[in-house]
Amino acid sequence: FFAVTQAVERSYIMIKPDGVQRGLVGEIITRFERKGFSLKGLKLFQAPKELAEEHYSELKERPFYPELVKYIVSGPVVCMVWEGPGVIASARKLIGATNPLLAEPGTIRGDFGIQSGRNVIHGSDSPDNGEREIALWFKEGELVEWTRNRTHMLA
Ligand code: RTP
Ligand code: MG
Repeated sequence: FFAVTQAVERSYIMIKPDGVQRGLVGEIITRFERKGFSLKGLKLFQAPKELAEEHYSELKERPFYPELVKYIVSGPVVCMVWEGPGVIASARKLIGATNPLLAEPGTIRGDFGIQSGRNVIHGSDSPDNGEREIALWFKEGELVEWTRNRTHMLA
């Protein structure tokens, strides 16, 4: 028996418009699935500007904020909730550094991106922000309660 010591968390993961346009949806979902995390919510969605602004409100003083908001509403995104032990930090490792040129090969941004302004995917940076973002992007009733059977992962 192996006791998981990491707290079970939820992360808001979003495939940005460039990731959807480039046909990376299946590839990205595969990476989270095979890592062992559980999908609790999933939808294709055209974000309104106000939602993109609220999502990145912590960055509103940054010079790239208007461009960032335009980018996020430039086409449909795939909104996801992934759950599991330590998923917040682990997802950010799977995703890689903000600037895809600095992201390690093997990470999503390292494998598929070139520019920070088109970096394919978003992942929550803390458990609190994860819950804040999930509440922002999903309505009551859109998330599904189910348990992924881990019998074949953990001894
Ligand atoms: P995200 O929130 O999208 O997962 O990205 P992150 O944590 O790695 O980076 P963050 O600092 O939260 O920035 C949010 C997004 O803003 C765009 N950005 N552009 N041009 C720039 O220097 C620049 N810096 C950030 C990126 O799309 C980044 O993911
Ligand atoms: Mg961030």
